[in-house]
Amino acid sequence: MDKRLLTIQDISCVGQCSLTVALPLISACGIEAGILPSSVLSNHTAGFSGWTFCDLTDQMPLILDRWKKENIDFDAFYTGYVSKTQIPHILDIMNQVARPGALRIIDPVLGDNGKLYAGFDDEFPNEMKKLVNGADVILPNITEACLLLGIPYVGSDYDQAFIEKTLKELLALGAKNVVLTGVSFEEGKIGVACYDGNKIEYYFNEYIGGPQHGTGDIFSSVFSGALLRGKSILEAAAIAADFIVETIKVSIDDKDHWYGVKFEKAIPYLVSRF
Ligand code: PXL
Repeated sequence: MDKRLLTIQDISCVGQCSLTVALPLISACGIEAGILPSSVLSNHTAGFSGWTFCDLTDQMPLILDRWKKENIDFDAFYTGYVSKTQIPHILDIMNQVARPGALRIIDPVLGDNGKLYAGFDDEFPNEMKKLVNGADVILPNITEACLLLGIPYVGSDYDQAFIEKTLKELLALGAKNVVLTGVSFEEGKIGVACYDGNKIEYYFNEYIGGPQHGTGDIFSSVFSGALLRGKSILEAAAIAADFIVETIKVSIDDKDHWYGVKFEKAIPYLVSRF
C-alpha cells in the first residue's frame, strides 16, 4: 500500500509557510498528504502588522470521528504550528488513526531567534513536551531546543559540547531521534545535528544568508517526505537542507519578497533528488 501522511498545522493563507508549503512539498516528494488545518490565518505572524485568526480546535474531534468511521488511517504524522489546547486532540488522532508502525514526526514550532512566536504564551513549551514525548523524530531549531529544555537562549554563542549535551537532553524528553536545525560552528557554514541515542552526525551547507521565513516548515516538510520515501534520517535531513539552499538562492535577489522563500521555483531540484 502507498504511504499516506497526515500533517497538522495552520493555514497561513499567504506567507509561504505551514500548510501552503507542506502540502506541495510532501506531494513533490511523491507522498500522499492528508491535512488537518489547526487554524486559518490571513497571513503568518512574523513581520506583518496584523492577522486574522480562526481556531479550528473544535473540528479536530469531529474530523477524527469521521475518519474512524471511514477507516482512514496514516503511515506518519507530521505536526507543526498548533496551539496548546490542540495537543490532547493531536495525541488522540495519532493514537486512533495510525497504521501499524506509524511515525510521529514532531516539529515543535514555538519560536525563532530566541523568541516565542506572537500569540504563544510561556507555558506553551511545557505543553509541547507532550508531543515530543513518544515522537520518532523531533525537528527543533536552537530557539525551540532552549525553550523545550527551559534554558536561556544561547544565540550563536555555543560550541560542539553544548550542541551534543542539548541533543542528549532533548532525547531524554522521550523522542527516539533528534534533528537539531540551524547549527553552526564556523562562519559561513550552517547545518543540522542528528542524534539517535547512539551516534551524533552532522550535515553542513554553505551559509548564504538571505530570507529565511518559512524555511523551518520547508525543512520539516521535505524531511518528512524524504523519510517516507525510505531515506535515512541523515539522508532526509541532507535533502531538506540542500533544498533550503536552493530556495534561498532563487529568492535572495528579490528584496521585496521578505515574507518567505520562493520554494516553488526549486521544486524541480527537489524532485530530482528522488
Ligand atoms: O513558520 C512557522 C509559522 C507557522 N505558522 C504561523 C506563523 C509561523 C511563524 O511565524 O506565524 C501562523
